[in-house]
This record gives sequence, C-alpha cells and structure tokens, in this order.
Amino acid sequence: MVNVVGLGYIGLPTILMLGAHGVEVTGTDYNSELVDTLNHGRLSFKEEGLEALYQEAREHGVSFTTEYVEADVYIISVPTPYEEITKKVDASYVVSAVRSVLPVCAKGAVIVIESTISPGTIDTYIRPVIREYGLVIGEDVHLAHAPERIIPGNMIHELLNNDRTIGADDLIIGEKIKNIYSSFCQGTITVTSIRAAEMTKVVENTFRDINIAYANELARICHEQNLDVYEIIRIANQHPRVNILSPGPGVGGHCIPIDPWFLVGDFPSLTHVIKAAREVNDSMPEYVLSRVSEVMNECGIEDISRVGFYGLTYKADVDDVRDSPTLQMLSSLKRHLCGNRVKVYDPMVEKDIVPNQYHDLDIFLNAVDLVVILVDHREIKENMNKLEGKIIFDTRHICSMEGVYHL
Ligand code: SAJ
Repeated sequence: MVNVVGLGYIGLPTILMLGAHGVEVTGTDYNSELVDTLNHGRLSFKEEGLEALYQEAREHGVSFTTEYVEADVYIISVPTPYEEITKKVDASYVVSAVRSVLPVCAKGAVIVIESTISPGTIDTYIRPVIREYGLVIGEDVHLAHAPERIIPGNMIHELLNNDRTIGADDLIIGEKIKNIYSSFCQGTITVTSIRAAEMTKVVENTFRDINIAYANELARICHEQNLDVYEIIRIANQHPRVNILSPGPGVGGHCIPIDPWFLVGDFPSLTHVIKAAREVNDSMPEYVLSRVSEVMNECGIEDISRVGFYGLTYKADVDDVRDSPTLQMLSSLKRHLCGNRVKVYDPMVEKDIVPNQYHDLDIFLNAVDLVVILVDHREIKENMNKLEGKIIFDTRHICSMEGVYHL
C-alpha cells in the first residue's frame, strides 16, 4: 500500500494518477478542511483534466484522511520553503511528515521524498530523525528521492509523459520505486543516488530562472536602446544553439523563485550567477511599476485608479497566486500609499483576495484607461477586440496592435 503525505499541488495529482492506474493508495494531509473537501467530491485547485482523473481515482477507491496510516511506501509531498535569512532549505515540513509516518510504517517501508530539497537534505535532516527513532536505515526503513517535474497548467500530460529521476540508497529500492511510478509514467525513469537526484532537481529549476533572468535583463537593455527585445530574442533563437526564454513581469510560483536560493544558501561563495539571476527576476515587479508610471506620464493619466492590472496569478491559465508578480506590485504600491486604488481583474481567481478586485472583464475594462497585462490568460488572448480604445502596457507580448507599450 502507498500513502501519499501532503495533498497539495503535487501530492494530489500524484495520488490521483496512482489510484486511477490501479495502485492501492491513500492520501494523508493534516489540513482537515482540505481532506473534507476532497472526500466530498470537490477539488482544491483548478487544473485541466484533474476533475476527470479525480473521478477515476475515486472509482478505484482512493480516499483521503488526516491520519497517518500503515503503508509499505510513503510519498512525501509537502512544502519546502527557504529560510528568509540564510536562504537554506526549510526542511521542517518534510521532517515533521517523516516523524509522523515512522510510528506507523510497515517493516522495510520506503519513504520517498518527492518535495524539492537542497542537495544533502536527506543526509542532514532525514537520516538523523530515523536513527533517533531507533530504526535502521536499509533494514527497518529505506529512503528515496523522486522529485517531481510537472508544470502547473499541463500537469496531467507531464505526469504521464515526462522522464523522471529516482534517487535511492540501493538499486533494488530504486527499482521498486521506479515500478510504482511506472504504473502511470511513460517517460524514461533514471535511477541514481539520492544526492544526485537532489542536485538534479534544483539544477533544473535554477537553469530556468537564469534563462528568464537573461531575457529580463535583455528587455531592460533593449528598452534603453529603443530596440524590440522580442524581435532580438526571436532572431537570436534562430541560431541552432540559442534558446532564450521570454521576459515578463517577474518570476512567481512556488518553485523557480525558491529553489535557486537553496544553492545560494549552501554555497554562497560559488553562486554568483545564480544569485544575480534571482535578484534580476526579483526586481522585475518594481521595474514594471516604474514603466507603468512612465506610460502614465506619457499618456497624461494622473489618477492611478484609472489603471487596471489584468492578471493576479503567477502565470497563465492557473489559479495559483503564490509569489505572483502582481501581488508583489500591489504590495509595493501599498507601501507607497496608492495600492488600494489600482483596479485588478483575473478570470481564474474567484475569491476576493485584493482590494478593488473585479470579476467581470467588461466592467473592469470600462473602469480603467490603462490596462497593464501581467498574465497571458487564454481569456484575454481570445478577447483582444475588447481592448480597443484602451492604452495597453503588455508585459507578456500577446498584443500585436499598433501603439501598445511592451517591456
Ligand atoms: N516565466 C517567464 N518567462 C518565461 C517562462 C516563465 O517570465 O519564458 C515566468 C512565469 O510567468 C512564472 C515563472 O516564470 O511567473 C515560473 O513559471 P514556469 O512556467 O517557468 O514554471 P513553474 O514554476 O510553473 O514550474 C517549474 C517547472 N520547472 C522547469 O520548467 C524547469 C516545472 O517543470 C517544475 O516541476 C516546477 O517548477 C516545480 O514544481 O519545481
């Protein structure tokens, strides 16, 4: 029996995928409200195809509980933020999940950490907890690391098709875990050491962060030079060995803005590029605000309440607002005492989470003169005609009309 611990953005699709493919699995989360929601037929976030997968998994008997249950394999999928000052991984949620399963796990159980962790986390934080508990690693319990790679917005497809990495202390355990993931994963699954798997995951997200930072820095250079950064990137990418990503209003979500810090925290004297990239990306919301005020001056808009931010989520077509550039911009404006006056709209966010939030595109557009596009949701791409007559500052490069301001 498999027990997935942590039923958030990664744990939930994973348990549903396992269940729908006939693996005997239960899900545990200490959040009783979330468990109730899931047991009562409702999902906790939106993702294409998740609803159908949920129905299938439920038909296979998948259930959710706040209890830690006896199992042969635990898949731990809980948050791993970083510590604000040291920038090192905050492993407290993972440690606490491991502590919770140790009293109930079957002899010889495998504890698989799926959460992203910095290289060395299992050695530093997890092994001592197990030893303290009086269990012998490699006999009473085994350890593995199976970092996820799925992208919100395309989770189901990527769960099924992406290659994966599994780190384990020995090959037999690695193969055992590989078999479980193979129940649904059609990609190649590479088995390696725990340290290598830990490092690989962080390296992947850091690569993306650095590439985006490069695009963001180019956007700023091109603006100074009166050049179109998108044209430059498009032409440069025609080179067979160049693949620059897109500039944007900042890097949000719970992965890319966090994982590179793990490396900076652990290797401060060896991470100049990684740290600089983080800082460039973190400075983008502030840069976009400075550009908004440039556009306001140029267009004679004096009243910030005539400005509308389109998009609150951290990227297109997801409902996740964690670390979103828009929220960062709003809190910066609030510090400058004008935050509550900007109008905000996002079709993916049903709840009111910020002041002056609209829930109807037409009403929102009617209430503003300048629309700042911060997220390239499908909705706005399909309703470009509604932007006619508006001043537009497009940070996602989706508007091709004349007169639009770009990054
Ligand atoms: N962004 C840009 N320009 C780009 C691409 C992205 O500004 O060209 C911004 C997005 O708007 C967003 C942020 O970066 O604010 C991050 O979005 P993302 O789509 O790059 O990544 P995530 O955080 O949704 O998912 C990443 C993925 N990692 C990689 O692509 C290397 C995913 O595969 C991981 O599973 C996930 O992190 C994770 O959980 O670690």
